[in-house]
Amino acid sequence: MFLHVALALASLRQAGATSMKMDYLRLTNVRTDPITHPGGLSTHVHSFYGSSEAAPSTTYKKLRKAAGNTANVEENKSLYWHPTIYRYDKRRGRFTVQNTSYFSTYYIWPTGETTAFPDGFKMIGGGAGTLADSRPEADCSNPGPCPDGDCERWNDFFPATTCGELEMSMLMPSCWDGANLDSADHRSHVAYPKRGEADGKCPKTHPVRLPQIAVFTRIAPYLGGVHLFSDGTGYFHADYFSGWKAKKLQKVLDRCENDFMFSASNGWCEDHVTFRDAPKDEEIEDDELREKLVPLQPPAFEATAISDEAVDDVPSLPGENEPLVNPTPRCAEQGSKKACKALRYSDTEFPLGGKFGERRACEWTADYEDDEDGDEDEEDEDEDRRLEDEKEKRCIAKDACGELKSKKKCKKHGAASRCARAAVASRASARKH
Ligand SMILES: *[C@@H]1O[C@H](CO)[C@@H](O)[C@H](O)[C@H]1NC(C)=O
Ligand SMILES: CC(=O)N[C@H]1CO[C@H](CO)[C@@H](O)[C@@H]1O
Repeated sequence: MFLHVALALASLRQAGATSMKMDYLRLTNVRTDPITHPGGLSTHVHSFYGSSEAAPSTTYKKLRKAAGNTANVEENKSLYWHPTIYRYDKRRGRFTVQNTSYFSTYYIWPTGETTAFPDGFKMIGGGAGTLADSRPEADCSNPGPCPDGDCERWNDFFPATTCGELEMSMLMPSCWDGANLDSADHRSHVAYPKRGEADGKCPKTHPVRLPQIAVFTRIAPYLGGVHLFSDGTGYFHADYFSGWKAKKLQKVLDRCENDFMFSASNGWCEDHVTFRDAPKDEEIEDDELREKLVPLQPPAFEATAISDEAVDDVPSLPGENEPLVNPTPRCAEQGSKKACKALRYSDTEFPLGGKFGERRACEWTADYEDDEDGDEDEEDEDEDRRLEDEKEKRCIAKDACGELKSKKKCKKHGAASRCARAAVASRASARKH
């Protein structure tokens, strides 16, 4: 491995980019966590994907020997899990599990400069405190109204409206200390690269670049109303237990190159790993993709062997997790531009990254432009009055760069490099993940 790092540093050539998408169905929802609670029940319920070994005492050996795999790539016997998603039914006072339709991981890396997860490697990524790096997103396609006109939210992550599909994503850390397979908090042996980019600089303390795992999970259709994770929050975190043979993954990392340095729906490295749902097809729709995974699934997982507690349609979240009710006021919910602007410089919608990582921004839908040079405080009061009269003009949130109206402003907010990439990524996601 040290040789590998040395070679990477010696290489002056800009490394090629690669993205490899793998798809999974859900194995089970159960209150287990083989990383944090190898001896028993974990603090909250998780949804598992991948190797059919979700028992608390799972080890690397057991993952390698697992009889089944919910994933479409044979060599990948890794196990992934995230807090199960619940909907709160206000009328009945009950929490119901919202089953994910399918799950994907995109491994993204600079080819030839990336080290495979060592055998037995595990980590936790995302969650509160990592928002600027893990970039949690909940992307609502075909949004509809809030159910019964009730737009109550308990957190900033889950929308209150219905969606044809809600696609939720986040990034795992991809810099490693080069020594530890795990750490006491399951996080400090890894770190995020600069700006959360797959090819962003790794900190000196964690110099070894791993493939970045972008986690995508989906609910279709999404019912709208109050949703939350099983830990009571709206913070998306995920756990990863590698089941790869490091040597095999290393070959893929060194040899595959397809020019995608983002979650590309049509990047697979199909000449380097074995897709059980081959041939891969760029035009495939989500439901067809799902259909192809169904016959590959292992027998139903016996979650009751781990715990027979009820996890669905329950009066409180299993593990006694109290819901955290703390939504940030949204621009879209404000009646005036002034109120929107007040939010823009405190808390609004999306993290901007860079030194403004904690700030969030929003934009008006009106075809009204702020002056380019951004002397926002000298806005003309007539404009404000006129806008207040036009109630249909509301501000809406957009992605981290989209809300900034010019490249200049985007740069000013320290998000310049995300602009180009966000544009490419959104073109790719227009083709569907
Ligand atoms: C959700 O999935 C679990 C199995 O993981 C299943 O028992 C349950 O019936 C599903 N719920 C719905 C509403 O489909
Ligand atoms: C868990 C899993 O997917 N196992 C498969 C891994 O690949 C071998 C062949 O390479 C299959 O025989 C296993 O069933």
